[in-house]
Amino acid sequence: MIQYKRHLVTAALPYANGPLHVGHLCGAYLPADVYVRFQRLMGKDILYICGSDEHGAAITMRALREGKTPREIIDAYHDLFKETFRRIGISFDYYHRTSEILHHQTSQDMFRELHRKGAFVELETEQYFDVAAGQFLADRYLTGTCPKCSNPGAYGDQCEQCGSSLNPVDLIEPKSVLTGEKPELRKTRHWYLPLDQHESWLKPWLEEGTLDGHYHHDPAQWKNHVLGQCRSWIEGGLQARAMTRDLDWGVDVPAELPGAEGKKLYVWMDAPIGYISATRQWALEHGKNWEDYWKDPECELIQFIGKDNIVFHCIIFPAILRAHGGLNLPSNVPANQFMNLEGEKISTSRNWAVWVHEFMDELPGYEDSLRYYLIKHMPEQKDSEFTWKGFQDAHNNELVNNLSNFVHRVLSLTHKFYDGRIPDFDPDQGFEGLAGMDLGGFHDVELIFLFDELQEMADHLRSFDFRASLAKLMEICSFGNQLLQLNEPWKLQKEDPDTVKVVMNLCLHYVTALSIAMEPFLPFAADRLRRMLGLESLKGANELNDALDKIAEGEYLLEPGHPIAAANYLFSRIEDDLIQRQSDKLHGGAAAQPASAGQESFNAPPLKPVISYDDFSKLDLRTARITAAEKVPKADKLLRLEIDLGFEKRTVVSGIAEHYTPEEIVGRSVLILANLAPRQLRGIESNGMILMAENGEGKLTFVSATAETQPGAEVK
Ligand code: B3M
Ligand code: ZN
Repeated sequence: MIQYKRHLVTAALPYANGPLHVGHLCGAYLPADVYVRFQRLMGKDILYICGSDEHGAAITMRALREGKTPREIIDAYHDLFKETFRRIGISFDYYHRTSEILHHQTSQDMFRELHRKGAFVELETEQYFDVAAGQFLADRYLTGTCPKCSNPGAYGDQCEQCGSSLNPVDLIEPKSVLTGEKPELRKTRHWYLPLDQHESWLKPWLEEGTLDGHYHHDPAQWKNHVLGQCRSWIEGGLQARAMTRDLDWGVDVPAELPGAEGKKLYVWMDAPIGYISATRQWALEHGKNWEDYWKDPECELIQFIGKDNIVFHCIIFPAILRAHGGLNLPSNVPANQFMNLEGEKISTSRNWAVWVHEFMDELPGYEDSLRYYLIKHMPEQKDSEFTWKGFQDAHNNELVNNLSNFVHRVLSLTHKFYDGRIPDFDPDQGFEGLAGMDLGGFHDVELIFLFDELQEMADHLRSFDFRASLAKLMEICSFGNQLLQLNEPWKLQKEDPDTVKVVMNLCLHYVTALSIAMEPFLPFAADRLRRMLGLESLKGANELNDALDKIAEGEYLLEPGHPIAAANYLFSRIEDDLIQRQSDKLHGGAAAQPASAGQESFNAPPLKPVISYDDFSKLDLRTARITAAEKVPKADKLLRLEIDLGFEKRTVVSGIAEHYTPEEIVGRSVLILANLAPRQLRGIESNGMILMAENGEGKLTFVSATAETQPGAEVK
């Protein structure tokens, strides 16, 4: 084991040629983000970088298809990526792009150095040339049948069906993507990296984790499927691989090299160097030295990728780094497998995907729920599956019923019993022991459980077992709920307030620990919870480590007397209609189409006469939450609702009984007209009106408040 001083975490640079889907997110960016957020909370010096991959045929092909320039394509997607990552809480320290000059210079410098060291061999070979288009057909410009799995749609560089990395000349019946013609072979000269010459060090490095006979990393920490792919590559015999291409989009081969004209760096040479240029750019802007992250052996390099990138990160890029010399190799490449969607492979061309930016547009406030679900089903060892129903269930059953419920119960009881202040109590006082726990005092047993759970969660995170770590987090919530259920402080308070103080302190400690421990997974909700607890937002500065120390030392995480803020729900239920719409959209169903049949026949009622702003400002519109609902006896249409406005509760009678059952709507966020004069309906005083929208068939639906707004917020 090496005690590293610093850690550099990278996530694969996404090709700027199409939006990000959930498969991308849970392949590399999300696991890396969870890992980095966790390590920051443990006080580690850790840097998380990424950037857009803006070269290669992936970009030029897209430009060609859309009749745009490559520059237009990369600018659009680079901006979209940055924004998408920000909105879903991916906390890069730097997000760079490979079209930047610094990246071109860095790649060219590397190329020069490899050239100077004699790391390349120059070879003249025959390559496919499209006569009609007048150009060589590198990589994706060529399709044909995969020699390994017979997929008829394999590309010149890779088969997406079996994941094999290919050489263009390996393809059976190659065809030009530009013209559909059968290309002819022509001579061209390129610089090759003789991977076969690297086998002698690559093998012990991968198999034993040694480099030049010294310990480098623990191969037992690497995933089996990652090592398996590397092994089969090496066993298949490593070959020289061209590091340049005949293309007009990319990083120029340094002009001083004879024969450089018209040649660009192979995208898989320049893209991984993007990790270095991103680090350099970050260092420049933050007064740091990039070499501390790439040349100092006390800095650890961890590279998160998807399984289709394994050979590039475990064989080719290491060979480039090693040929250059003096640069760190990764200590781990925790690649994930793929996530499928509702039983089929995610496919961009068939639009069979859940696009991350669309998810956030259409389900605002559910970013953490998506993170939660994707971590829960992360394809860590084998392919996994996204289903909309599964997403809804995970959210409702785990985030709402378990986490949110626990937090809300604890905080609202704190308000009820102690006026919103952490109760004082003597942790060392002897007491009979709490129901559901072994006998013992506050610190002897109960907090040790919390400590152990957090340590186990941390261990799972350190070994990239994200699913298991998330399960640990949720165990803490389950246990907290159980503690409340078994001790029933709401009943016990009258006869034994001292024991209730112990129970409540314990639960408040759980909630406080959760507000830190959940941050890697659920950063937005963690922040909401910190505010409810009257605590500062986390800065990623050793807070989890501090909390663990405090628990171990028997110190309070929350001082007695500390005031908490209003108790709110961290999450609200996701209703069926929301999920149905997404599912319909995926299947190209009616509800998703802007001008679907149902909507075309909808005659919107005419607009009402114009009113002044003053008229509008008389309406007091608020967000609120339905906390209870029941049928009004002998009234088919009416439901009696208990509404929580945050600062007060009230009863509203609503004419929606034909559209919703009481069970369906408890927990829902709604908008209400709060200053409507009270009315008597069937002997019940109704205070306010829930806002509803009516569709063409007369069905009423809620006008939802997003999960992000707190009850009582003014709508204006
Ligand atoms: N852009 C491939 C991909 O997005 C590629 C990764 C580069 S990492 C240096 O799957
Ligand atoms: Zn194949």
